[in-house]
Amino acid sequence: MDNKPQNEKQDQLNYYKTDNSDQKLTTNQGLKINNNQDSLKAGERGATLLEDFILREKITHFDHERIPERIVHARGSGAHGVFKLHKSMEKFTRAKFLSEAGKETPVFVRFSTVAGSRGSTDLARDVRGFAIKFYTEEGNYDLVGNNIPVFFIQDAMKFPDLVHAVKPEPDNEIPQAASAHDTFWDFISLMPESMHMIMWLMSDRAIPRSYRMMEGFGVHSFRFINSEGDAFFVKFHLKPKLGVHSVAWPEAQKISGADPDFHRRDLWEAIENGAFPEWDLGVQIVPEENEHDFDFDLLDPTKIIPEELVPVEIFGTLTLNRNPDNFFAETEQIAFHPGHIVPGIDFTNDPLLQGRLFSYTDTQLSRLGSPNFHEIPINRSVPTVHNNQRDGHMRQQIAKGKVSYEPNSIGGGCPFQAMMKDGGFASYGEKISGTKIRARSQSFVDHYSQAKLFYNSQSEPEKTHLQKALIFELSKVTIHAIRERMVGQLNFIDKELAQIVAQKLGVEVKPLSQPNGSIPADADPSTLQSEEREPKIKISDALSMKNTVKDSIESRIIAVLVADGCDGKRVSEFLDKIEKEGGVIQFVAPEMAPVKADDGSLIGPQHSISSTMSVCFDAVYVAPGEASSQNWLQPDYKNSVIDFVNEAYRHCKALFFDKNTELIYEQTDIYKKDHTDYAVILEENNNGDENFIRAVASHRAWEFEKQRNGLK
Ligand code: HDD
Repeated sequence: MDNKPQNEKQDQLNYYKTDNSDQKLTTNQGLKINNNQDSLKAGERGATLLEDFILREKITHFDHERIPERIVHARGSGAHGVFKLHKSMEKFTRAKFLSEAGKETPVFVRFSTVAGSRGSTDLARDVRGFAIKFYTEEGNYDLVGNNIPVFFIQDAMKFPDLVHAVKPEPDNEIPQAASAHDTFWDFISLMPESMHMIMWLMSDRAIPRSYRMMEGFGVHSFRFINSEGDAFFVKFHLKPKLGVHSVAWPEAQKISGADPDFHRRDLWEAIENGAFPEWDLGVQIVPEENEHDFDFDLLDPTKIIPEELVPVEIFGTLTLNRNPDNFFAETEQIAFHPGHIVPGIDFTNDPLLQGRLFSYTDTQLSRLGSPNFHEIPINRSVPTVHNNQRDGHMRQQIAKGKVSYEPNSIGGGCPFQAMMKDGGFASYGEKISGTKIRARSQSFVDHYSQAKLFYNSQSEPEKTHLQKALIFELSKVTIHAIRERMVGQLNFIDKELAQIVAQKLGVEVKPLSQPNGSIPADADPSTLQSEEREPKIKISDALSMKNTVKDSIESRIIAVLVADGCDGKRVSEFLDKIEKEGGVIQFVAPEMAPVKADDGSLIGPQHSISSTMSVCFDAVYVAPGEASSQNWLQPDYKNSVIDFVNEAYRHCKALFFDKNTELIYEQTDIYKKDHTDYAVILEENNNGDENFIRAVASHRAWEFEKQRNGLK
């Protein structure tokens, strides 16, 4: 057992862990191997013998090491942690892990991108998966959500179409780790129900700074049911304690080259450094009888419930505190399913959710290869499993006795069905009556008002980024008619947005005669077409990242540029201040050789200026020192250091220079721009460091982007 956090799930996992320290090499049969270098041959230069069972075993195992990657969400990273309930929710649900304040439940969380394959870059513009497995005392509960609260489509029937359209195009498998160009936008421009999601996807939410700085959403309305049988619609929200923050798109593209594992590394390192990521978990609650109080349908997964209408009730904290020991065994083999629920939580008739309830078990069968995937250690529930299911590939459980059926008398009737009072699950007795119908509900036909609400709620810099994202993505579309149709869709959301995008794409804004491209041939189109509609609420503050938490530098990474002759005392004072506030310093030097400060102290750099880029950092601190400035401006390093600073400036990061490093400052774009913003700290005065720290805490000075980049 190690000294990392332990709990009942870890106790279970510990049983399966192996440690090779001080052990002899063996075959899979436990036979000790005395030569792992050579195969068995017929003579010194002879052919390898078929008899060589050691070689055969090793190669055969190797040949079968890969399993199919997830059809979506293939690229991901995960971590163990704990969910702590602060406030009992028993008034609303009988789920035990939500009933007793103070209770802790082990969790495993997996974050992912959607479109890219397993080895693709983390910084793709994409939705991020946010899947949580709660190992509760009543069995596994999975909350399989995203970092965006709505979805592209309203019915699972369209999911394979969506995924086929978004994944690399099938003839040449281009592009990787991005939404496909022609096929995706062809589909989207014919699917007005996706417009709300598209606004989120084109916003900076789709390029997070870190998994630790994303919100999480259950997306669908689920149900809570209390012990009296009262039901409530609920929407799950996870709010990161560090706030919601993103990078800029030009930066994301560079990070993809400089460090494709940017998010994976960030999560891993934060946990290793003890900066445990945390989220508040809460729900919006709507009593069953208020189901129809809204101008949208609670069952429609393309809609949010604005927080102005129903506030989020926070009840606990999710903390990730332990990295996996083995990526494949844990992060890759974990199998999530929105259908893994516990008493007190149930589904609704959201047609997207209903389809998901089929898909996830089905996919595990092909991905993990057997109906016994629940026996893989990471998937095992904490309560032991007792049922009459038997056999299948790779069965691990050794079920004793003759009985594998029910009812039985030979086994004394065991295992017994559980009464509800003993924790038995019973589906919510929702009253249903209706005519079988393959159609969309009229209550789902409003595709633009919440897209408008989202766009209207963005700050100016956020709107600019969203416009640029649309221009970037649609510029890749080669078919004129698709660009034109997309602009036609945008026109239903915001006229100015449509104009700006159209102008850059070289198309005209033309009214769409038929917004819904794919309505069934025998449907009356007028009943299915969404009209432009104004949202009842004009602006929702929760939708803008401008209003997020900006008060901490915890786990933010500051590049400190050091060269021989830098001010050793100032550097060590700065280091102390940053450490005290939980920030992380990484030294960047001209080369990887240790830097000698003016007081004789040696500083071991983590990076050389040629092995990193400033896009990998949150802020840049040019260590004081006149001699070090001179060294940075030697011909070998000058261009690199100026580029490093300029790039950080372009991306609105905090920068620090003192009077001795003005030599460098004067060569940068900042000097030329005669800047006025608070995130460029120029003078070394009594509180230069403090001003810098505050600027880092406020993340990016997006409001100065125009001034910094000369943008119009
Ligand atoms: Fe899904 C994986 C989230 C709609 C079918 N989905 C998957 C994962 C997340 C989501 C986070 C990765 C889980 C992991 O880390 O292993 N999916 C969503 C959300 C949706 C959604 C928030 C809409 C609200 N998904 C959706 C639909 C279907 C699927 C409508 C099919 C009808 N999703 C799958 C899948 C995956 C999956 C094919 C691939 C790998 C897996 O399940 O385990 O079954």
